[in-house]
Amino acid sequence: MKKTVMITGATSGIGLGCARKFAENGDRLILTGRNEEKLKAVCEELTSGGTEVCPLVFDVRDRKAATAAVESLPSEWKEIDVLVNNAGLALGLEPEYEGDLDDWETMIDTNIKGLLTMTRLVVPGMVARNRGHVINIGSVAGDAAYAGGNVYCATKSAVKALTDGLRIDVAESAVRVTNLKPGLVETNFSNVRFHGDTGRAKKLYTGIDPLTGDDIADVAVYAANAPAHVQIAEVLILATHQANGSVIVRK
Ligand code: NDP
Ligand code: 8X3
Repeated sequence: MKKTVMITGATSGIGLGCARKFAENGDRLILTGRNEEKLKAVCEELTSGGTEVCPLVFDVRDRKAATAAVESLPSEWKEIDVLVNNAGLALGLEPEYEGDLDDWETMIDTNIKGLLTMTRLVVPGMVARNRGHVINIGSVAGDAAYAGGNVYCATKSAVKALTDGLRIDVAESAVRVTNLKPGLVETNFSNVRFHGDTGRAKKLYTGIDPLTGDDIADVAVYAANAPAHVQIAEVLILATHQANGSVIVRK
């Protein structure tokens, strides 16, 4: 059955991979992003391939804008079957006693509060319809801290706790809740983390075959299409030669 899938942060990396893979799966998409131009380009690409797309431009940190955007959905788009809470970022890799407080605030506001805002806006409809699926993009970083990961790791631990909490709170209903925990995925993530130092970002992916946004999207599409009685609660997806958030063997 064709599903209505909302993906936050669909303009790059894992979110873009999810947009393309859910489109290939024949679903209709509500794509969100804060960069109107980038979002328009993604929507044009997918529309030209025959996918029905509804774009929403807002920053997930802006609760009022997020609320207005979701409320503005035309009636035929209001019944969201799958919410992929993907928008997120890491900023910096400094020791916890030297980190930048503004960077910390941005990560907490985006990765935790933004995800919560979207959950609060979309999940009541799922519960009322007794149908739906929330797929949160957590991280291996949420399993254990690594050097310099401190606040980013804490936000992804929070994603794990919030995903588990939501799964408990909707267990009366048929709504399913999944935490996807990627390891090393080559996207714009490290450019953002290192504030545009592309050389430093590139180094992270040398000597190893990193995951791609599409690899994570494949798992998201699988989870969303599992039989109704199957709830994929959590999946850790690592690159080969990566053992956890700290151990990566480069050759
Ligand atoms: P990218 O930087 O490639 O993509 C991040 C996406 O999130 C972009 O579309 C970005 O928009 C959007 N975004 C960021 N902040 C906001 C905001 N405040 N409001 C709306 N959209 C926002 O990185 P990834 O694809 O790698 O990251 C996606 C998710 O995957 C994140 O939650 C990240 O923590 C997680 N993750 C990434 C891993 C990796 O190794 N890459 C591993 C594990 C988890 P814009 O382009 O406008 O900034
Ligand atoms: C992103 C993966 O290991 O860089 O969540 O934190 S890692």
